[in-house]
Amino acid sequence: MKIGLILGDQLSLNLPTLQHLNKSKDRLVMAEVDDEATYVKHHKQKIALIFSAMRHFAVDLEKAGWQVDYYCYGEHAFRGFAALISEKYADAGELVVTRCGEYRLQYQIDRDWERCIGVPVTCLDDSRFLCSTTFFQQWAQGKKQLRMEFFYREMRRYSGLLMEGDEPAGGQWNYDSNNRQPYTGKTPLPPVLTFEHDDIDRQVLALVEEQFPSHMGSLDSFQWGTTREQTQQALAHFIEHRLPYFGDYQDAMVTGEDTLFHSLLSPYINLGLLDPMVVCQAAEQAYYSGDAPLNAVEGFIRQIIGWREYVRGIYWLLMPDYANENRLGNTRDLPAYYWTGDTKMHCMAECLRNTIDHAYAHHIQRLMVTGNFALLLGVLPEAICQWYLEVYADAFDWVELPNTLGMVMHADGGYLGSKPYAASGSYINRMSDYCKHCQYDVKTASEAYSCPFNSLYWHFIHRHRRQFAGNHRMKMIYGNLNRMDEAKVEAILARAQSLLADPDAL
Ligand code: FAD
Ligand code: DLZ
Ligand code: SF4
Repeated sequence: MKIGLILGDQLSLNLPTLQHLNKSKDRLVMAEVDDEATYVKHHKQKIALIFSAMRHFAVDLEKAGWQVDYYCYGEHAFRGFAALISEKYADAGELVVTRCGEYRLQYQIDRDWERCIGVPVTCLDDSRFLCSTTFFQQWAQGKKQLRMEFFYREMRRYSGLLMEGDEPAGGQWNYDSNNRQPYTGKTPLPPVLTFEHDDIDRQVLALVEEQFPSHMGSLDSFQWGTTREQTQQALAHFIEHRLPYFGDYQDAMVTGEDTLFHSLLSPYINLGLLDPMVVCQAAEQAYYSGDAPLNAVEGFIRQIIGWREYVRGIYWLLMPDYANENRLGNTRDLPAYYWTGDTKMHCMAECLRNTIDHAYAHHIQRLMVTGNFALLLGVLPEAICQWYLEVYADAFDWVELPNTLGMVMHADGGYLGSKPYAASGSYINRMSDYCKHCQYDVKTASEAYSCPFNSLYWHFIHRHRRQFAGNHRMKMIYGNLNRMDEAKVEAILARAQSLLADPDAL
């Protein structure tokens, strides 16, 4: 008998492990284990989503004729998979597992498992991505600079998505320049999709509340879909109600509106419940049937076959050294309000509230608010990466790390952006209504009541002059700094210094 271990983010019926095994002879193993549930202090909703989705998936597998041994959290004494398998399956002929998403666990499998467990281990490549790690390595080889845009075009050609012969639909590869509108309220907001909890959900929610009381978040507002059917409903809901305006308002932020026109599909895609190509094909179909405009559909598909595949490629190309990068030499810890949301900065309070209440924030909230602030403060990349890995329902190291360490913190020297995304409060003011509700003044940088993003932005630009003054995309910024009155620069820097002395007070 062979056994197949199915991990919490491998909930796909087309998983290579399943294709490799024989349902009439072999057994599948799924386990809720401490090592995975506590390697960081995951948000309660993240654990609940994963456990409930795993339990529902086990039922689907059984319905499909598989024999599944499912180990519920708290009902067994094994900390991790290796201990469980060596105790329970020492007589198995082979252990089959699809390569996992995180370097941490894959490293343990490669290094220890055969020796510890005493069973031959077969690791299969994960075929649920468009781009294999080998293809990405070949694509990256010999290139001085890796550009997501060129990788994305390869993926468009390879997948055929939005292609008309050899040409991109509409004649352009990228319609991002149409996608930067603030939300003014003219377009009605989409309806919110809710799911009823079943017995499995209820059991898991109670378990998580009891076993992980000190983790972030509350389960009262748990609204994630946990079955394959529910995630398909979520996809259909997005295509009908949100996709048509996804592009226009992709970068917008509004007080009290936590999702706007975003899809909320990332946890389902990352867990394997939704196939990324199926998601993209549904969006493409909406364009060809006239239900969504090209700027929206192209923008959405680019996030999935472009950014998502690109960050995975970067992760496996550069790990394990990548995780230790800190090219800006940052040392600070994160202020306590990243866990409580208790700050006078309205933009931060809003994004943190969304995070705490829903284990969700959309991309611009992560990149340009909570991430930007950590960059401007000079937070240690390891600290902010760990935070992002803990707090979002969609967070797995392979996707979180390049986004945080690379895109937000510019700690890798620029694989994900040729210049840092550092921005002052003006960006947030342009793309949201946050500043209107804030105690701080977004128009000034040197006063006691000035927007902290403004003062810290100029401090960041000033303190990293050596790294960035020669960057042609930052010429204008350094030109502005050079032209600024010396006394004004001194006043801004003094204000920034006072903020840096006690960032927790903000
Ligand atoms: P939508 O805005 O509806 O986008 C559609 C889909 O595109 C997403 O569901 C996702 O699958 C994909 N996508 C969009 N942007 C990215 C991106 N930059 N990288 C990878 N996929 C992308 N995404 C994660 O899935 N897991 C993470 O742990 C994660 N950590 C992040 C950390 C930081 C600091 C930042 C700036 C971004 C991070 N992202 C992460 C990317 C992005 O913010 C989320 O994918 C997105 O907000 C999920 O919400 P959504 O499904 O509503 O996305
Ligand atoms: C994230 C997570 C959590 C919280 N718990 C489990 C678990 O108990 N069992 C499991 O199989 N997977 C879990 N996961 C997802 C894993 O961390 C993830 O599959 C691996 O790290 C590989 O990416
Ligand atoms: Fe955020 Fe500054 Fe605007 Fe306040 S004024 S909401 S701190 S950007």
